[in-house]
Parts: sequence; structure tokens; C-alpha cells
Amino acid sequence: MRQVDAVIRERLSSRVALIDQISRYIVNAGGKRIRPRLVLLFSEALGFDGPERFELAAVVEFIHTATLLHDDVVDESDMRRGRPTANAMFGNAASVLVGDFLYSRAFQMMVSVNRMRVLEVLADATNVIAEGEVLQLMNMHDPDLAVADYLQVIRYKTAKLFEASARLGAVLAGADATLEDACAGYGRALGTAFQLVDDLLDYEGNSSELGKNVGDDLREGKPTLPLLLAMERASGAERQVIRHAIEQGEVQGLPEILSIVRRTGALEATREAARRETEHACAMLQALPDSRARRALLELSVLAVQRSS
Ligand code: GRG
Repeated sequence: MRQVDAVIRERLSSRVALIDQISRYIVNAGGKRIRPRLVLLFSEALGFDGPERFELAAVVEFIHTATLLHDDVVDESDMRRGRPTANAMFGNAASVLVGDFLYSRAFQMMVSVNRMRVLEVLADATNVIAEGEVLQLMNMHDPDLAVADYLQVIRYKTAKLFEASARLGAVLAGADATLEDACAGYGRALGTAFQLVDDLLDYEGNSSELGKNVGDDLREGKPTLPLLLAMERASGAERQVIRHAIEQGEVQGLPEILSIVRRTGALEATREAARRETEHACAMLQALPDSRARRALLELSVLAVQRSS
């Protein structure tokens, strides 16, 4: 990961001062670097140790960072990674444009690896991520959203980049299609679990630990699994309170909604759904021989469900 960080720093450079300033602002704020870890762990698990793994690990972190810059503008968020978002500090236009810089720099870097399959995986993934965001936009303020449609959004907007990261490790190692798909399956399931937990922490979490504001999803009228499950389990009157909050995107009702969400067990049920996803992820690892990297991937799946930030 130190090598990945070195590549990230080196490739951030631009002759344009504002790009340097904003991209360093967001990258220096840290982040868990989960997606690059997947590239490294899968390539190690399959015996690949060439320098391309550092380049591609940095690529997926750049794509992730570009999506965060864009997402915080779309969501009008003002806190991320424990500090003001780039849009709060530098404005929407600068944030979107620096997101474009990071996204296109990522494409320059992946071309340098000179493997058509790598380009294919990442071109497909970024396209699906954008589709996921647009689907989510279409689902805003819809209290009748089906759980299956919610799951499709999170598979697209979040799990797809986890899937691509895991798959790239396998591609670098020259794995056959079956093995590549098993690695991708782990990434997809882990990413789904990760977003399920992200959505539950928006109700259960603590803003300072999380580094972003809790209750943001409700403010935006985003029908996430904790709310969908609470509506299924609540009384008629309580269901109306949640429906109204989703339709209006209002946050005044947050304390009452939190108590409904808690009392109905919707948060435990969401965490349980995440745990089931990680069981699926771990089953995919049976395709890999035992190794330090494989054990780390098993551990990562536990941490993804237990996490509080
Ligand atoms: C630029 C390709 C491109 C697309 C733009 C806005 C958008 C389309 C996509 C946004 C997708 C998005 C933000 C999904 C949420 C993913 C998510 C769970 C982010 C938080 O990830 P962590 O917790 O963040 O790994 P850290 O801060 O640890 O890096």
C-alpha cells in the first residue's frame, strides 16, 4: 500500500495549480483504500507481483475519488472523511472538473498497462457506476421502491467498482474466466455488503466517527434498506411518517424515524443482509489456494460488516 500511495502522489501532479490543490486536498484526507487493497490482495493470492498492480490499485482509487467528488456535488454534501467536502471548500464547478481530471488521469494510467482486458473491465465498470447514480436519482422520493430495485442501485453504484478491483487482480495474474469470475463475485458481494452497512450507518452511526453527516439519506429522500424494512415492519401510522419523510426529504422527523427504524429491528436486519452477502463473498474464495492474501480477504469481509466508519 505504501507503493500504491507513492504512485497516487506521483500521478496527481498537474501543471494546473487548482487541480493540484483540490486533488491533494481530497487524497490527503485519507480514506480506507479498500478498492486498491482488493487489486493487491487478488493479484498476490494468484501469484502476480509485477509493478502493474500498483498502477491499477491507484487507478481504482482515482476512479473512486472522482465518483466521491461528483457525488458530493450531486448530494450537496458538506462533510466527507472528517472535513469539509471539496465542493464546500472550492465550489461545485471546481469539484466536478477536478473529478473529471482524476477520472481521465485514471484512463491514461490504465492505458499504460497495455492490456485490452483491463480497459474493458474499467470502461464497463465506470459506465455501470454512472448508470447506478442515474437510477438512484430516478428512485429519489419513492417510498414504494422495491427492495430488488434498491439492490440493483447499490450493485451498480458501489459494488461494481469493488467487483472490477477484484477482477483486475485476477486479470493481471492471467487467471482463466472461471477464476476471474469467482474473484469478481467476491468483490461484488463485498461491495454490496459494504454499501448496505453504509446505508445503515447513515441511521445508526455517529457523525464524528463516520466523518460525514448522519441523516443525509433521509434529507435527500433516499429510500434505502433500513427505511424499506422499517416500513414493512411498522404500524400503519408509523409507515405514514416514513413515507412522508421520503416523499418530502425532510429531516425534522429524523428522531422519530430513528426510533421506528430501531424498534422494528430494521438496522439489525440490514446488517444481517450484509452478513449474508459476505458469506457469499467468502464462498467465492474457495476457488483460491490458501495464502496470506486469501486470509486477509476473509478478514476484510468480517470488517466490512462490523465497521462503524
Ligand atoms: C466519475 C465514473 C464517474 C461517475 C460519476 C457520482 C457518480 C457518477 C458515482 C458515485 C457513486 C458513489 C459515490 C457510490 C458510493 C460509494 C461509497 C460507499 C463510497 C464511500 O466509500 P468508502 O467508505 O470511502 O470506501 P473512503 O472515504 O474510505 O475512501
